Amino acid sequence: MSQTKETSPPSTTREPRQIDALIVGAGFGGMFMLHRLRGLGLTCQVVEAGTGVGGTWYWNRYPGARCDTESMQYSYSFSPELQQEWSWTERYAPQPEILRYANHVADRFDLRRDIRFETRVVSAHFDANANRWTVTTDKGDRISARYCVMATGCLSNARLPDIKGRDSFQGATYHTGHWPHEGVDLSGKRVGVIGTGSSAIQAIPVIAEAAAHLFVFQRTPNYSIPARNGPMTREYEHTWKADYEQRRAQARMTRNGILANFNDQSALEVPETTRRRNYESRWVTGGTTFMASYNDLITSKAANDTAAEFVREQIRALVKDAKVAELLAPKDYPIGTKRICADTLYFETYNRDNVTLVDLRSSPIEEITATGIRTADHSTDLDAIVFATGFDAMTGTLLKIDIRGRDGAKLSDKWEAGPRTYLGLMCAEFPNMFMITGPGSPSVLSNMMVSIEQHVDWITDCLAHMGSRQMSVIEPTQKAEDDWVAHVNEVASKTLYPSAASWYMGANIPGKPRVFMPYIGGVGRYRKHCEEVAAKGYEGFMMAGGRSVAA
Ligand code: N01
Repeated sequence: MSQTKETSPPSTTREPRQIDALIVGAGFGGMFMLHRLRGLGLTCQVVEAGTGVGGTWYWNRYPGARCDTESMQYSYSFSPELQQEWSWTERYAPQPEILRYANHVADRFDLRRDIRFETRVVSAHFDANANRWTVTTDKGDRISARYCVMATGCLSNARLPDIKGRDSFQGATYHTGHWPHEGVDLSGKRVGVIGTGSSAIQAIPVIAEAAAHLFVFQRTPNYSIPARNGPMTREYEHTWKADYEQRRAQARMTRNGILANFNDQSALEVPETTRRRNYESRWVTGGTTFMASYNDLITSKAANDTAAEFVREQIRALVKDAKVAELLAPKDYPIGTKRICADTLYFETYNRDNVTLVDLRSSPIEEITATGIRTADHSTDLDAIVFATGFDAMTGTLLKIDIRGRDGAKLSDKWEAGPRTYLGLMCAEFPNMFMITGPGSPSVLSNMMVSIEQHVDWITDCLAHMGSRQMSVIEPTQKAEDDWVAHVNEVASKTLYPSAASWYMGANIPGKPRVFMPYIGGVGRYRKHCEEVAAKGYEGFMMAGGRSVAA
């Protein structure tokens, strides 16, 4: 189905290289997209900023980094051979193992020959006369592609907070999302960690083992469930592999793409003793699927309170110093409305003599100095500062690229008041530009592997459909986009999510619009909807075959 005869790849010549599809990012989304589009016979180029594949697992190498979705579920399902052959060593795979897996996939499917590493896309402009995207990179490449697929990841734009004096610190500084590849030796050092999100909660227990003293600078405490990680048993692996196709199919239709023993009962319809037994049993089993204890934890404040209070009780039991325990127990937002965490001995770490919790609520950071961090009432001397301060999530990476659609429309203008998409897959005015796990899709609320595969398959089917009908341009209608945005907001407004100042809401970035960005309607429901859209001839999309698309 190749529509473009590929030209040789000069990088700085005036004539751009002509290909069918340009894919931005070689994480799990970009790699699978490349594999699928090659299967359609398209000429493809992936552009990747890192020196290797793996996306988020390439960049996030901080101590303790691991996936908090179970290994047997956090992997590709598209190749029965791959999923049977690969063996995970732990219940939750550590980052180096996930990166090995990504590299294995790249080798197994011969992906590297179409990936340009150490190169960043800086602009993507749509030419409505040719119906092609012209993409430029920081290496001077100009590439002309019929389709542009943004596989840029949801959490790929690491964020350093604007703290006064940030760059004056004379010791070492690190961001969890940009951890040095050669590793960092923090042994014997006085280390400050700023932040207590998922990354910090994984890193803190490991850093505490090495550091002379660890100071944790906490603004908002987080709910965390013990991961109960451990070695993968051959029996457990076997039960999954013996039934993989069916389990994968079931997971695709769940609320968040994970088989999780979801209890479809209200927390309020069972007696307190039953509820407690359920929470206790899930606490012992471990993992973020604790939120699957009842069906209304994310919609009813009263139901949510029962789970939140249970977790607070566990924190109080785990942390010996009652004052510290109280500081670590979240109270001002519902459990699950900021990303729930899974940990290994996180709360217990605060019982160590070499760990100090610094409460920024009572004494905010005033300045980073040459020698450490000064809060309103204390100065702490440090040898190293670890910023575990998160990401400009979901939109940050896309908006760093100068993306212009029809008539020069800028994506940054279109999304000024928050992201607007149809299905999280495409935007009106931006023909032939697809997003993998874009805002408006379940994305970060789901098992990313499941959502990535669903988007890649949908895009592939869509391009195959277009190819078979001599169509070469696709764009959502404004109405379809408006209706979808309204639906995404309506569904979110029926949950407790908007009540928390989370990165889901853009609340971690000063000035970012407060809009709930992912789609909370559920992975299964969303998948069905996307399938129906396709079955109805790509309802809500305009397609054209010629050189221009009708508005
Ligand atoms: O980032 P975060 P993350 N002064 O934004 C604090 C995924 N993930 O990298 O809450 C002081 O969650 C901030 O405080 P507050 C997962 O989806 C997955 O930890 O804004 N503190 C917060 O505590 C996750 O949700 C895995 O008050 C400041 C922290 O920094 C997402 O990545 C593992 C501050 C940032 O937390 C992001 O997690 C790890 C300031 N100026 C991550 N600015 C898996 O296992 C920010 N903070 C799959």
